[in-house]
Amino acid sequence: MCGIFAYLNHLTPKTRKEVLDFLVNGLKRLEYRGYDSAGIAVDSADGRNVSIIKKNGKVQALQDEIYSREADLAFEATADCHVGIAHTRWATHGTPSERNAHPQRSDEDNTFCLVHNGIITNYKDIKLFLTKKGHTFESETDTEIIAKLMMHIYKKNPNDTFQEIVEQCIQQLEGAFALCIKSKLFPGECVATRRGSPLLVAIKTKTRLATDHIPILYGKDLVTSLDFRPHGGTAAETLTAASLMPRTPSTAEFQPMEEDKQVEYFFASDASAVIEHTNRVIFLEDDDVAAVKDGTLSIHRIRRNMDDPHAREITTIKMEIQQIMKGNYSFFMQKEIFEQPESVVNTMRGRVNFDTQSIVLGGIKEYIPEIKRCRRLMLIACGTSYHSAVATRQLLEELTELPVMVELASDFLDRNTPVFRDDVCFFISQSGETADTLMALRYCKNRGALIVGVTNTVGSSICRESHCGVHINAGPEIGVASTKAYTSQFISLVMFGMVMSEDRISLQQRRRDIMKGLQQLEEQIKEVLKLDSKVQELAKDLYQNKSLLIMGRGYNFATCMEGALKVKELTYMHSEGIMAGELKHGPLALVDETMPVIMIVMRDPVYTKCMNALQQVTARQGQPILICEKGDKDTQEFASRVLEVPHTVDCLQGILTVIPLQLLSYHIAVLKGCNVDCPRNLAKSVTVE
Ligand code: G6Q
Ligand code: GLU
Repeated sequence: MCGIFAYLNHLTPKTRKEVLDFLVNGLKRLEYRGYDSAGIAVDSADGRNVSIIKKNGKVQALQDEIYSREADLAFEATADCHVGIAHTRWATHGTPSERNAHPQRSDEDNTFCLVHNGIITNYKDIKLFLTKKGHTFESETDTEIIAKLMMHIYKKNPNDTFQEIVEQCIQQLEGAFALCIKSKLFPGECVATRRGSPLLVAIKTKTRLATDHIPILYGKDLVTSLDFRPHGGTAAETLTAASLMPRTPSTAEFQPMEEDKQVEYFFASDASAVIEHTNRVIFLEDDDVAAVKDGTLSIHRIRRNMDDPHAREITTIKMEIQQIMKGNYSFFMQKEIFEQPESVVNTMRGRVNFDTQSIVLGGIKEYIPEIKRCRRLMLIACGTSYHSAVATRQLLEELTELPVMVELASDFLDRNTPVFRDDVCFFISQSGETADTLMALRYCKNRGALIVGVTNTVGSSICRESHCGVHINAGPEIGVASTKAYTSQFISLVMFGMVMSEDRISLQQRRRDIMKGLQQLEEQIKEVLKLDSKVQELAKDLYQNKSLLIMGRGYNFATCMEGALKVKELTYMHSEGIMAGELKHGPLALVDETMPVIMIVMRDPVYTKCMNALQQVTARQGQPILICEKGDKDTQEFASRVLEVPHTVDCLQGILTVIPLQLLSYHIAVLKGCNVDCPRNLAKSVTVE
């Protein structure tokens, strides 16, 4: 997915250099989300036109280009009112290139310029229609049709407002979008809208905000309809001008305090890009159209259903700027691995009471009776988040005594899996925006299931579309490879299991053991992190290998899959998580003295079976590297190298055993010169299916 950032200053004098720096720095905060090219659109130096600057590659390349044009961009000129939009792209339609980079435009005069996150699924029909109307296209993107459609609608309705043009345009779009639009026809105005991709508006004023919400303006259904389906080879147009219900002005709009009209607005894909400027944020909902005109922000929706919301809240976000900075670590991922003693505590903070041995999850508390009556639990996610579900499935079956299905969101949808009203479906997602997971959520919601979101991002789509949920409170995770979110998701699901079993007499001792394990986690994770230099030495022996097998079973099978995923996505080396019980059914053929194998053997119910697998490997001249319990000498005689982790209750072992694998993948990536925080081909949140 991409990063969207826009900045509007109203009666707030800023030099053009300040504006340009705001835009570029905003993109840099979002670069982790997905990037192959970047661009900006600002007023031209003469104020009458719009300048677009785009570059393939990293945001730094764009910044260098901007600074190379200091003269014609008139850096020192000052503007009281200005709109700038900016974008980092993760291509879905059209190769990464300057011409496919955003902003995309309506025509050579840059009349409408916009940045887009998402996919327009009906863009070909619209492109054919617009081509028939004489529009010519310069990019391969789906995005470009949006700008040209706006131009088309404007020409048909020259008296419509900017916001009305945008409303009519998005009515014709199918698929997902977050958009920020600027137009030379509407200087000082910016319109932003979303459907299926995240977008927020942040407000900065010198005076205290007079309100903590913005009522929503409603207009009736638009009567605009563009028929894009070709009739007999030619697209027929039945455009009829929309006449919107007159707006009720002012009361439904945000206006800065009378005595101080100075205001600045920021539009962004997520809060990390705005937090250094302001903490007052409005998370837009699908089909909201946010428009700023003459310094006034209004939020519009096209149609009125009885259950439509009446307002959008201005949220005060708590994220601190240093939380999104690397600190004294070399990479965000490294920082986030070492943050885990703190992040696991934050996940439990305010929820787990070790004195009273009780757990309260405020976000799902009122739904627990309903969940206890359900027929089954379904845990649905992608990638690392899916692994956190695999890691806790056995415990949830034990503590809830319910059937627990664990599903990859993409496969779950492919199968049209039967879902019923008495199902409870958990959607686990760090970003809360993963398209596959979000689509699966809507699939289940439409079938009447109870939806529980487990996310790490306040205001995310999954968070807002769930009936209830648990925020994992891991703090911002910037590194594309998920680490602390995994362990926090793991613990959040364990806490859910504990809540579900609090009145089970037969499980009280088990629960006490788990509570003790949770209480020890912070110190035990710190102890495991002390293995860092030993893991770094191990990485030196492994980084030139072509493949790495990771074996385990029971509570540590998920650890093997997660470890293998980390190795793949960070080091581009092949790696495979293997269920140790399956070894003799095929994978054992891979084992010889040259194949590196990591085996997880912990003192738990499957210890003996893991020992058998260990011996099968050594019998084939394998040289297993062991992750085992501290002091376990029985296993170590079979190992070429040993990484010892402290003992904990079996169901929490996966929190500790995954950390050496996180460290190993990090060190191998560094040794191979890979981009640790932004691995090739990957994005932090995959908002396209
Ligand atoms: C793992 C990656 C990736 C991620 C999935 C799901 O290191 O970050 O596998 O876990 O793309 O992302 P969400 O958790 O944001 O839904
Ligand atoms: N689909 C658009 C494109 O390929 C936007 C992709 C993105 O979200 O960055 O340009």
